[in-house]
Amino acid sequence: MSAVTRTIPELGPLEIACYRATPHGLGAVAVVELVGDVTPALTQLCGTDVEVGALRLRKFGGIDAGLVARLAPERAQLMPHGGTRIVERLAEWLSERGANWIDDPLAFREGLDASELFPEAADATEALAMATLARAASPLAVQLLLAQSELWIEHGGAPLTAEDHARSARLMRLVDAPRVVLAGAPNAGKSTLSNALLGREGSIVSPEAGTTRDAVSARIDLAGLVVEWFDLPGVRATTCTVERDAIALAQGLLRDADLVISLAGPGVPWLEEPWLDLPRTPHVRVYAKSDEASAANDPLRAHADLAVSAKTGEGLKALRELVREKLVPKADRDVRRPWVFDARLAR
Ligand SMILES: Nc1nc2c(ncn2[C@@H]2O[C@H](COP(=O)(O)OP(=O)(O)OP(=O)(O)O)[C@@H](O)[C@H]2O)c(=O)[nH]1
Ligand SMILES: [Mg+2]
Repeated sequence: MSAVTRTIPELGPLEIACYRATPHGLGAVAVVELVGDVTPALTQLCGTDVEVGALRLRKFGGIDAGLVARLAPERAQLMPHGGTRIVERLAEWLSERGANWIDDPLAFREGLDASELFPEAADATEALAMATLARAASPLAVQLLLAQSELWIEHGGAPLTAEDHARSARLMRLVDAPRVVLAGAPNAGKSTLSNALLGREGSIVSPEAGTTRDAVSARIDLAGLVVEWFDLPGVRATTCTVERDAIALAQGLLRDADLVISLAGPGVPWLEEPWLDLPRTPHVRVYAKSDEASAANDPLRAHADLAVSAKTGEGLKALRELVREKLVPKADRDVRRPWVFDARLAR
């Protein structure tokens, strides 16, 4: 195909739609798709156009440098580094110049077929899979979504079972991050454990009971499954209004959670059930601070699914895997049946 060289006024508004085509969050490289009148956008952003079929290293304004793949006259991919802020700045740069930045390519699809958005897709299922991939929270979603076109073909037009739908709903947790709530009495070690899983200081930890007053949340990657993790305030009888409000918030979070983890530890008992008037049994019971000397013969430990230490790291890998297994079991990911990841695929 010949190179596209068009002279377009530099200052006209960019007539393109663009969106992030790789999952949100940190990654080595992000892909930003440009669809529409691509030449003026590339010319303004990179200083020169990129010919159709070419892959070039370019600077993206003063923002970053990376590869540009020119897939078609009306279509290009920018591949900056994957930091969230870099993509945000690219989005700002493009939006300021009139480009239509789309936060959710699926919503964009309302008036547009997924196949138009992803012309390289082999069929409509693959186009939908690519649109879903663009907003999927978990790395584990990637392989599974890319296998769907083949699985749907293999399946033919056979009716889907109730189990297919139930499994599909569980697999959607790879796309929309499920909510995991960590609950436990004051000082159980909730914030320290959350920080250890997060790998950074996400919440404040102190030996004083009642340190965490509000629920603190963060996205945590648990062995390929990204979850929205809530570190709840430890609950205790209090007259403090602020703390009472925090407890009310905690109740709501517990009610809506996809998974509840209860934490106990040396000298810190399990919460009574139902806790906070909530008729909810925790899905996972974890015994914290297993490194402490008094942990060894603690009878509380016998009621736990596993013991962990945020200090030494003991049990953290097992905890990540257990939570992942409870939310998106391996059996669901391995089965060679189609996944209804978009309502349009249901029949
Ligand atoms: N030895 C040991 N100490 C821990 C561990 N995890 C937490 N601690 C200590 O236990 C105390 C309470 O920890 P936090 O993480 O603040 O407890 P919390 O459950 O968040 O407490 P609240 O927010 O008050 O409900 C702190 O002094 C921590 O250093 C652990 O794995 N081992
Ligand atoms: Mg805390």
